[in-house]
Amino acid sequence: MSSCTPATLKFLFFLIFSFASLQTHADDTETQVWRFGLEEIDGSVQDVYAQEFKRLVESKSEGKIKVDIFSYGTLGESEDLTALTANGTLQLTHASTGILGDLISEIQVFTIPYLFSADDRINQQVLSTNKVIYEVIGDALIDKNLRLMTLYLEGEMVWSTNKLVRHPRDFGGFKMRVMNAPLIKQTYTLFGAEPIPLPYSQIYGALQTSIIDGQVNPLFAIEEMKFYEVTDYLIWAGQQRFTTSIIANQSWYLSLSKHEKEMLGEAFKHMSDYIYQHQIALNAAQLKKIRHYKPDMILVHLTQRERNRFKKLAAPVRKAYLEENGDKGKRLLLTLEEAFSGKQ
Ligand code: 6CS
Repeated sequence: MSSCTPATLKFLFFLIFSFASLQTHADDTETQVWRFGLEEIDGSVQDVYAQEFKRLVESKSEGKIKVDIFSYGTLGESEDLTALTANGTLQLTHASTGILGDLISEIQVFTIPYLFSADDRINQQVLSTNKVIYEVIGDALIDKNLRLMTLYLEGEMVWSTNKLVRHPRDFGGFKMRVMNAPLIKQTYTLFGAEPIPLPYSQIYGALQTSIIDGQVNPLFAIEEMKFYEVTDYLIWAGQQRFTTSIIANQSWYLSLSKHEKEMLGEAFKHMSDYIYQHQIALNAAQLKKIRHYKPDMILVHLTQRERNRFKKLAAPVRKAYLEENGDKGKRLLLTLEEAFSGKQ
């Protein structure tokens, strides 16, 4: 028999899932299956989120809804998960703003460096409740048959590198792996590095073979993806928080009953505090593990003066966001700047 191409396999998956979906919606008394995609592996922040979400929804629906979780690697990279959600194969997926920003320009607001408050309680509160976010980004997603359900923090982003970087000049000739959003690439160009967008699954090998000199992610990811094994420095430059979204298939969402929509809304509300606490604990625990397994890893916290040099260089990113995203983008950015400053 001739071998199946990945595209054929994907199509077959799609047919099977679509058929299963029709079965689950055929009769109200049958169990509905909600398929939920993850961009991260078992034990990650997204996995813990999905497990608790599953527990909540399945118990609240008294068995009428089953949540099936597809962890990283089972259905492809982040971009594939978004495409599978738009076409209805998945009902829900995680979509990091750093990757979704390549498709939805407005969501890149969360990739602007040094935008967030130093107080993550404020950041998490704004991400989960600010109405302007849900209006502006919600509108942009609807064109793709997607719906913004929630946003949350996964932790401070730390540079893990093979070279000490304290000053923008240290980024000369430095290849930094980044997520694919245009404004993230612009940021690292302005910092003086060469941004290299690569899928998450290729970072380890690219570090090992010196195709890249560093990458940037929260500590839990640096531990669970083993990036620390192939880098020497952990550098805190304070430039970014890792923000993820959960998006849904819009047609599916609209087909839900009022009761199901309310149940979903309550579940996301509950999850905001739950995951906030969890990601703090997980990031701290994973840093401990890294220090235990690699005692000679060098930990560097840039001083405020050093951070300010990077901050100054990144100023054009804000301007580029405003130019690209018109009045709606401006409204969103100004709202967030005010909210993150704690004035709202
Ligand atoms: O760097 C990335 O591509 C990824 N980082 C994390 C922590 N989650 C998913 C994302 O794809």
